[in-house]
Amino acid sequence: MKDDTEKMTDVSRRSLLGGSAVVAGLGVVGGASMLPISSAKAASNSSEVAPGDLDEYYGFWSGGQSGEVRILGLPSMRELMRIPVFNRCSATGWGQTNESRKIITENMLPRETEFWKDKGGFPSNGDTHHPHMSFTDGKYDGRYIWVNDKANTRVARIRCDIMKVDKIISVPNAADIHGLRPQKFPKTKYVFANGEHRVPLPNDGTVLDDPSQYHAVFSAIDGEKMEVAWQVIVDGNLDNVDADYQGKYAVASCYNSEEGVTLAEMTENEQDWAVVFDIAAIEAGIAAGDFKKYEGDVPVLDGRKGSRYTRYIPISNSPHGVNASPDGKYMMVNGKLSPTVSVIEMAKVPDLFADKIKPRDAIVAEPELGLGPLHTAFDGRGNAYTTLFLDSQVCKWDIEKAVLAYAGAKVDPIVDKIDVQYQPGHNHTSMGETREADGKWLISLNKFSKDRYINVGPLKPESEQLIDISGDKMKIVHDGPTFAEPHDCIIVHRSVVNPSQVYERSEPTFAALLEQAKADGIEDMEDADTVIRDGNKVRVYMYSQAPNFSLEKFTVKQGDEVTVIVTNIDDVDDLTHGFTLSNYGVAMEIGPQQSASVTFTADSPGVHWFYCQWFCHALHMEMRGRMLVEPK
Ligand code: RUQ
Ligand code: CUA
Repeated sequence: MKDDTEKMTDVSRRSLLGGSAVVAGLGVVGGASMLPISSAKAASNSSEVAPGDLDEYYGFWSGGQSGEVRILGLPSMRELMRIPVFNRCSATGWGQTNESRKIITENMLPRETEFWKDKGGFPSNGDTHHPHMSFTDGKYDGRYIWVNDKANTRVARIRCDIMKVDKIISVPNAADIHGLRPQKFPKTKYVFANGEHRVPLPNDGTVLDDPSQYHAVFSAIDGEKMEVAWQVIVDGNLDNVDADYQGKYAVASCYNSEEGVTLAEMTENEQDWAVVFDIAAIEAGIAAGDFKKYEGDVPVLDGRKGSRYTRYIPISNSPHGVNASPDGKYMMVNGKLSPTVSVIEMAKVPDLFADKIKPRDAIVAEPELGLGPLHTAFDGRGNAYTTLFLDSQVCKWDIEKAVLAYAGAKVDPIVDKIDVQYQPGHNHTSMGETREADGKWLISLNKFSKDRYINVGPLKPESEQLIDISGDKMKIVHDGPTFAEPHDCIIVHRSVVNPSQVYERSEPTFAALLEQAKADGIEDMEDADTVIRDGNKVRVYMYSQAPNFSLEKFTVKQGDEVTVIVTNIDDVDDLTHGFTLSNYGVAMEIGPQQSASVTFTADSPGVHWFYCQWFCHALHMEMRGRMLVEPK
């Protein structure tokens, strides 16, 4: 089904290069939020999205060790956009523009600022694992996506209106943030983040071989303020985490109950555990002053065994993924080294904290599914889908049957198994981590593609497969290669997400720039064609309007610290300009109505061309100017 708004989007896109003013008005009309959902498509569950048609879902993919987040359209599996997060991006200038550098560095810990000061100012790599959207009442609300950086112990927030990062924070005391989930109810307040590795607390270089001084730290980040609200130290290493549907508890998987530091030590015990955190008890503990402070101004509570803030549920050797079922009843803890998934009934958790039941009594099912269960997804019809890493399969199983079988009934919970290529890690269903799990699509993110694609050299792509789960049997309908490493993803109905077409001039991420311009006597950036000299600091203001920069040339002196501020005054959607300064390593994106800036030292004399590197007009190649650097 193709509706009128889709056609309008088509029209504006096609007429864009002509630059017609009429089209500019239409441009802002197109937008996913305004599109009625096609029910015809839903019934057939076809993965085909014909050329010109729009996808029904947004997929937000973590980019693993590439440090980014990607947006896909589903079910077509077309990659729509990449959002630079912890990486440096050549195309957009992320990590180079003053505005992005501020976001990246403003919440670094003092020791990090010190450490990075002669190394470019901040780390330019990251390892994104778990992208998750903000919730209201157990449903996605389309505001934010948070994602972890395991490599440098950070958490970033993406604003879904502009699909750019607006905050990055470093987490003190913890080491290497891995599992990450937002609270689902009533509205995301905390984003839970697991410090995976155990480190001495404080980690000041005085302790190496005394494991009793090593701790893994669980953090609750205030997702609105982007500040660490509190932390809890636990026994064992923290792996994955999920939040319940009541806003009361979080459950994390822990491996290495041995608290070893070598592989042999870490996998010695038959049993590890899941840790349950009682959020109200933790908040009461903070109010009562039952905490210590180490690095940062963060209350750190002791949640080790015997604490009133936590309960430890024994789970077979090295559990991994943790997933709440969409009805809010269960928390699945995936076995990894055990062939089982342990099912915690959340209604039993209050009794667990009241010590009315033993920890293992909170487990109401433990189906044996196959080798290497890592993560579980849901269809909202009572079925769970678990990836089996070693078997290279996805197993579909019936949750209530698993509960009956655990109680002794002679029923087999396994409904279906399907081979995937190969070794799946995460999987995810459409809307599957919300109350609105719709049971249409399942993605299997496979760690190896092996012989699936033509050989591209020693480094192979990974592979992802789209599986139709609308029927009894799972059916693979698409597979494709992916570059480093789509670790995890979420699949969000397009009705939830409503990105802007152009920037607001009041956009906070460049508000400081507009203040500076005012101080420099420029009231309206739309008139900017000014060079301000302030000692050896030079601020060059210009605007861009296809196919021109407002300054065709400017002159600075060798050694000047030059800041170029470009405002894109075009307000047609999809009319991004760029500013690339040749032989200075400078390039940035300037979206419609955006202001962006970059600072460099003009130490190379001569004429340097600057040009627009985002295709914007038939005369895009001509959109350029010169910077003259006069020798000292
Ligand atoms: S964990 S492959 Cu980094 Cu998401 Cu399970
Ligand atoms: Cu402006 Cu290309």
